[in-house]
Amino acid sequence: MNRPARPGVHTGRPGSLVGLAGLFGLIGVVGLACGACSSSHEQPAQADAATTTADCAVDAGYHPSTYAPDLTQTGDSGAMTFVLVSANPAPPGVYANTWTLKLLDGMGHPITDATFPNIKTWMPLHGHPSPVAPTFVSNGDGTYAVSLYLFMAGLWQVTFDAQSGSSSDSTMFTFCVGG
Ligand SMILES: [Cu+2]
Repeated sequence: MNRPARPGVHTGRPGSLVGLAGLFGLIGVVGLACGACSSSHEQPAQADAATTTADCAVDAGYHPSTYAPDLTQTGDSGAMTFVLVSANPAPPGVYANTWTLKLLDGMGHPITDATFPNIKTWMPLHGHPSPVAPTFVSNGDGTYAVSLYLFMAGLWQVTFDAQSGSSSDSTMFTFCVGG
């Protein structure tokens, strides 16, 4: 599989004073850019998309997962189990991703009639979603093919709200993408 060429790699964290000045400079740039953000959801990713090197210098609270097949999470309400059977690419990468997600009920049986009223992609360190809405297709066997567009490298949270009859549940997968 071809991997995009890696641009320059970040070389560590900036020193405090220089970093602070740089941070304010960045806030200024982001502030200007956000004038356009709020008025258009079609804003191109530009420089962000060209960067495939992840900067996931995270606060421990985000707990990104290490990808492995059949990554299993119990839903927040305990009604369903979410199994990330496989990801393509694996581990999750920048740009287009297809995930095979399996849903199990409380008895461990596949849930074949689920829908996802909401699938949310979010970069918590940047405070933005993907501009491309996730989509899903049921495979009919309790697995669902989910298309995600993770347009920049970094920390992504992907939250699934699943519904089956009167049962609903949610889970969030967190990955450091790219790099
Ligand atoms: Cu971002």
